[in-house]
Amino acid sequence: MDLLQNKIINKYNKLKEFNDNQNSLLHNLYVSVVSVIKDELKQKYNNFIKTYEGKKVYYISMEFLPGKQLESNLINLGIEKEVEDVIYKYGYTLEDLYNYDIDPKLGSGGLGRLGACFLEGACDTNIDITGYSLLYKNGLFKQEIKNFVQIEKNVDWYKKGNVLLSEECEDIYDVHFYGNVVTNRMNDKDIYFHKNHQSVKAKRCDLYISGKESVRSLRLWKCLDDRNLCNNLYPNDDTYEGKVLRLKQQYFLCSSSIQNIISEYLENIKDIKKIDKHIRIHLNDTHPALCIPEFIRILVDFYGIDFKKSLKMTKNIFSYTNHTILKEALERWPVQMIENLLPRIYIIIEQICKELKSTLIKDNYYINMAYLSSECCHIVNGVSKLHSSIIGETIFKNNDCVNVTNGISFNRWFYKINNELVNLIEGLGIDIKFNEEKLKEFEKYKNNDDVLMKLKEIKYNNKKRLSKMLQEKYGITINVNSVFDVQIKRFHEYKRQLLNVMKIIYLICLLEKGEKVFPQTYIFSGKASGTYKEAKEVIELIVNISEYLKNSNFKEMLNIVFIPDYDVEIAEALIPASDISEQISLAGKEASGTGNMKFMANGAVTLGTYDGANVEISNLVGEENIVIFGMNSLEAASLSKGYNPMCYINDEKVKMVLDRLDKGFNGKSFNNIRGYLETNDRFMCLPDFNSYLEAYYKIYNLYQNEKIWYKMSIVNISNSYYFSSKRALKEYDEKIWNCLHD
Ligand code: 26W
Repeated sequence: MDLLQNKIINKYNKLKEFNDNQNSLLHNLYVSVVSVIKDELKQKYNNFIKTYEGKKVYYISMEFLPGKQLESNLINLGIEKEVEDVIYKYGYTLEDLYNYDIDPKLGSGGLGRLGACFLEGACDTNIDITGYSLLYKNGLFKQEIKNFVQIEKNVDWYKKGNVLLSEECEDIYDVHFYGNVVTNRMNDKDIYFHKNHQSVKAKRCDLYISGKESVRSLRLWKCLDDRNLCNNLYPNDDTYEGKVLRLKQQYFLCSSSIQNIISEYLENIKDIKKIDKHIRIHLNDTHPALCIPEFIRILVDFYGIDFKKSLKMTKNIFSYTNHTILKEALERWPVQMIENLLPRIYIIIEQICKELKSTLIKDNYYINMAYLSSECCHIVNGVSKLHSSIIGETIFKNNDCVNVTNGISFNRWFYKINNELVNLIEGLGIDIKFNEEKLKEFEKYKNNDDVLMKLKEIKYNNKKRLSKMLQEKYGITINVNSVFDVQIKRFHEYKRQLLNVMKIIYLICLLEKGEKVFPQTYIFSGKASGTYKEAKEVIELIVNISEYLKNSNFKEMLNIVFIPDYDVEIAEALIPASDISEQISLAGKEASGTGNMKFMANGAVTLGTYDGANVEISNLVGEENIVIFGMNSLEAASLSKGYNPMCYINDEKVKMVLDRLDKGFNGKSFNNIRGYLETNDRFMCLPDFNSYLEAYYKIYNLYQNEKIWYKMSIVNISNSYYFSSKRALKEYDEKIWNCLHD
């Protein structure tokens, strides 16, 4: 019995003394394993983080979506076998433990998953990066489907998940709200005192993220006093109180993170005036933008550095990534709200506006967080070539704007989830393990019939595994001999799940007329924000069509599945089993997309618009290995100016679909959605509909020829190496942080 196994058993025996009923056996085992792993990771983390040799990078984000960690941790620490042997003695398998593992769902979508992919990827680079976010008690809501509609349920993940975190650290900070500011003039200088404030304590909890080589830390702030403050991720901001709560959360994250960054720096290097030579702080979108005035506040009020110098240092240190150009997602806070909640921060924002002669940060009533960020950071970046050029020409035309195309963690989205594919490629003598650049060499097998047929078999096996999982977990039956056509992402009008559904309705109309279609299974999964009526209606439509088809004569040919409660784990099961990756946003609106990259790496072919990173996928694989349709971003922008959906409703195919919506499915009419399409259609499904249908026929014809299809698949897999988060991090370093160079 080795040391590690002994530790697990000792821990288990101790837990058993307290809680010895049969139900808690697996729980106790899980807690024992996780605690021992935590110690191992902590040690590995301490071995990596030693000095400020290069610069330290701090990545601040309101969201992180790490996914389950246990399996990756065991693989990365190389201790799967040892743990397996211990738990076997108690009658359990690794799979039991992995199923029991907990996913901290501290995010809602692409932004949070990107942060996690960066931390995971960084573990296999020399970049010294630390993540900061909030310890929400309830993470992202659990989605249930009741009576065909989405219901949101809170889940207290922390009750069980606290075991994942290291809370032993002594870092506790005070964060101040409300009160008033008193100014004293001393030695020709204004000195500011924030008085009568309310104070809330933030305690640091660490979640370690591992790679093959090393470990990084995600520091999550736990709120000790105000129970309400960190209860929920993105609390509903329909009301004034809701908005204040969101602003409070943002400042809570910013203030505790900045205090921690500065005190960590001062522990190592004493001279505060040199801090801008040693650290970089990166803002993941504008939610943590208050870090900027907070950093200035501490330099000015605590270290007596004058305002101008502080602002200059801030600019050297900070950088900002924009992730969306949708107007409703560009944050603005009412002046009066900031002034009231954060009086000292407000004074600093005013001083910034004056010093920079900025006319953009503040209009009469609002503080614009995108401009606060862009004007106080030394650089802004977008997340795909197209997105970066759009923001550089529009909202940020006065700023230094660069592009860093997003990336994904291959450890999770390739090596961990597609064993058979990894084995096939390694079996060909290509040493890709943890070296995804080598994937490019796989392309030379694109005309090798044996390899193509092997690829087909792997896809089929992955489909079978998925189908078994869907059957066991949800009682859903799917035809493994059909094409798996998948759209998984947040439900949002601009992502146009509705366009996909219009195509499916069109196919239903053909079937109802007695025509035949190629056997196909449409899989949707994703959540709509609880307050987003239009998005929830599309989910309702999908679930009703799914029920209708299940009870129809067409079910062998056409099947729609909605998998409830989309999360990282579901994505991990679905992506390797997919044939077609639906990426059909209105061109110009999807900043990048990262799901598109995950599908590509696992051999699915993209059916998409010329948007976000689809453009770069297309350039990498060539036009013949992707199916692109619809307006490009210029055409879409120009049409949207005088867009009138009425011009399209008499099109024969559009009309057929609109009428079918009226008639309804499963006993429910969807004339509301018909009305939406006819009078609003905000993201222009109708103008792209015919082009989408043509693209559908094209891609399904390509699928008929399996040699052509799997050749396309190989070209996609082999070129996906470009989308590694390690490549993205290297670019962040070269273009923005310069943490490895000087
Ligand atoms: C509720 C307020 C709010 C507003 C915007 C919360 C979160 C956001 C994010 C900026 C939205 C988001 O996740 N954007 C996505 O970021 C991904 C990572 O860069 C991109 O791949 C997606 O295209 C983009 O939609």
